[in-house]
Amino acid sequence: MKNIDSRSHVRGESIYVNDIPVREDTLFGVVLGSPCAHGKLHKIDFSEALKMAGVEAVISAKDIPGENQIGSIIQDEELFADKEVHYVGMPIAMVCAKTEALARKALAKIKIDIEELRPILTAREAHAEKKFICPSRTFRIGDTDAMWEKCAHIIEGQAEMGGQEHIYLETQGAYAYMLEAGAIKIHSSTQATKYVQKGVSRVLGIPMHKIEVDVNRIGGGFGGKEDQATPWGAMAALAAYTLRKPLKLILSRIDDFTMTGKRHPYSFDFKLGLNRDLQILCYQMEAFQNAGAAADVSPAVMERTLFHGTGSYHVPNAKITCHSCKTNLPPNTAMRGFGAPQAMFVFEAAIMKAAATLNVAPLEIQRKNLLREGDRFPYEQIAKNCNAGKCWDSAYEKFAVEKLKKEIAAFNKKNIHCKKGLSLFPLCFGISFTKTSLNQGRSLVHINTDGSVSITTGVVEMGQGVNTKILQVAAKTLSISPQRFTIHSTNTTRIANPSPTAASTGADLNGKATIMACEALRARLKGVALQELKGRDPDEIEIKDEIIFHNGSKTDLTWERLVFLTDEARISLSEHAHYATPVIHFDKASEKGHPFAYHVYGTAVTAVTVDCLRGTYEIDLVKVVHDFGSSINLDIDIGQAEGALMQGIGLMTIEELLVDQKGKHIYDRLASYKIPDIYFAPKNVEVVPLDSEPDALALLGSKAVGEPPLMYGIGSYFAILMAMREFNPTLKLDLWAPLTHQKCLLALYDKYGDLLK
Ligand code: MTE
Ligand code: LUZ
Ligand code: MOS
Repeated sequence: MKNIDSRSHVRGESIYVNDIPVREDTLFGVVLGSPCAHGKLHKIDFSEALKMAGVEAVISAKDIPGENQIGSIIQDEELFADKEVHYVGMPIAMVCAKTEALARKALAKIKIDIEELRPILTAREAHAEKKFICPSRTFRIGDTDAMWEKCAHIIEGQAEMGGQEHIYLETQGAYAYMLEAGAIKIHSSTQATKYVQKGVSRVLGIPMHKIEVDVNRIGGGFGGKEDQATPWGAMAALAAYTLRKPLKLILSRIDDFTMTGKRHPYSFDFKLGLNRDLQILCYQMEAFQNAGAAADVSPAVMERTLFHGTGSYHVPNAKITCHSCKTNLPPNTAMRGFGAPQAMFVFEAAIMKAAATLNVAPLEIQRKNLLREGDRFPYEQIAKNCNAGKCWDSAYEKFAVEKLKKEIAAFNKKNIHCKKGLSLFPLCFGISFTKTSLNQGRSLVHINTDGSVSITTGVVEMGQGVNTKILQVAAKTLSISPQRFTIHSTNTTRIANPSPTAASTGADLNGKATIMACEALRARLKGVALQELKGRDPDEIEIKDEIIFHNGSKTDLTWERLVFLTDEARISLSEHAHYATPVIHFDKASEKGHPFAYHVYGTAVTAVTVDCLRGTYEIDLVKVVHDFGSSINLDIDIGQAEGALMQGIGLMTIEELLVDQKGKHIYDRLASYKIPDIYFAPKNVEVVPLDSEPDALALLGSKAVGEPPLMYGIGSYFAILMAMREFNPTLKLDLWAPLTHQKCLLALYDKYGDLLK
């Protein structure tokens, strides 16, 4: 089935926040961000701004009737800075004017007096000064201390990985207006309607039932709108509530870039121990997460780093520690992969270094140590339906890796200045929110008396095609035409308390709830059909492709008539269902449990060519065997895999975030922050589904696909490194991701250290 949004997307008819026609008297907001990363806020003077015609108000902390607090996991984040600023771009005030241009002009007239304090910018600095977001945590299995002496080889090192900007096409924004009786409605570009509703409730000091949050769809979120859509929703609501006029706030790309958090940069220390046969006996890793100035979801991201500490490998003895370090950067936040890419990167870096030291191919160490059925993860869950080896072997075979190796070796022999490199990357990603309580989905299904069906779920459509999947499973369960359905906006008055659309769980959780609702309705309809057809046992009735069968034979009863009769009989044509993932649990005290419904596996084969005179590289091919389970929509799923792959390649190669010494982003717009474009895309991309067992906890056996394939991008980093080693065999391996062209060039000539000065 085609993505149901494709038609309106290509015609430009899809509706985002900024497409909603504005009401009369609507004001437009522009946010004033802190010019410095750390400081005391002595005085703000709005008077000149307020003198301008068309400027209605400048709102700030003092205008908040409720709490100036939007922290979700930890209450440590102000909506507007009150006495101190903690990062460049931290909101201080919002100008509300008749047009956005006017508001921006007025904003330039605001005078602020800030006493600058020294900012902390890196996780290691914060760690040295004991500035933490939350207590550090350690996952352990076996006994690392006792094992080191049994290791034939011990490899130690450090690694660094930079952050990543989400670059959703639709920037953050919200549109808010008053309804009657003190109620307020907010159209928000959020992945989490509940979080916006809760944030607004706290800031305004009014209960949640007075607040309606609506999301038609969003123009991409990638995690950046899981927690960080809340401030803009709260600011728009605050203005609408205090000024009694509608207000629209849409961030410009540069404001969005400056004010919002990104993927967390990490710094790592690692130590890997192997026996003579290259079996991994022991792994120790300490991760320093750069969380930025407030908690946001950093403690949860840190948790996923711990869960994925051993990647797709079996490690009998491991000790993995993570520190969430508080710095003066915008609060870093959820982004596709959520702390897992960082953990997998450092593990691969350790293998790469071990392979270089022992003079073997990384592939040998990788294959030998892949997870097998029944292996235990450090958090105790057992690998079940483990497809790690299957994906690897299938990729090796299908993509003729042996032949590829030979071709690359021949190329490298012939060419002096251009070198090719090859990598394999095995993926294992856990599906479920690591916080067990978030694993619940909801669906509200109404059959209208004309036989059409209206569905609302807790899930937010953000381009991942989840609404198409919801529609597919509903149409399949009721066995009626997909044409009869509309999937409505995500709205807190129709679906209360939804979990964020995140952790790749949107389709599983809300799709399962939708199936449950449709099954309940189908049972009711069958009951009415039974009466009408004068049968005895509900099992005599079957509804298939809109035809009602009795004892296996077609009847004259139509779908429309059955629906009509059900309503006539005063039987409800509506159902609200709630699904909670069974089986999963986790105990934080022991750091053990069974946190994931299942794991998603895969293997990526990546080949690259590096121009060693220029330090530039091209990605020749990425070929993947991916474990989709039994996909219900392979077009959408392959689209997700390809998109995630590109985002992952960008993360590891050309997407570079740099801040200056004062904590200001140097690359703060698309002119300077490079994301992959079509010319940078691999010349050849192939994603092949693995033949695998459908998992019962996946939606009709169709495994979650939103995040896992992002991590295939890690393969590009190591393929480039392999090519670089062909040119410079003594290449220093403790490099930084992203491996930009500049870093590549310098490292090829052993001048990488110059960059760090
Ligand atoms: N695909 C598109 N087109 N746009 C997005 O913003 N977000 C990703 C992924 N795929 C995203 C996307 C992220 S971070 C997640 S968690 C999942 O979609 C969420 O949706 P799902 O749970 O329905 O897979
Ligand atoms: N969000 C979250 C996530 O709150 N918990 C998670 O485990 C998670 N995992 C991936 C992406 N977002
Ligand atoms: Mo995705 S990072 O879980 O929104």
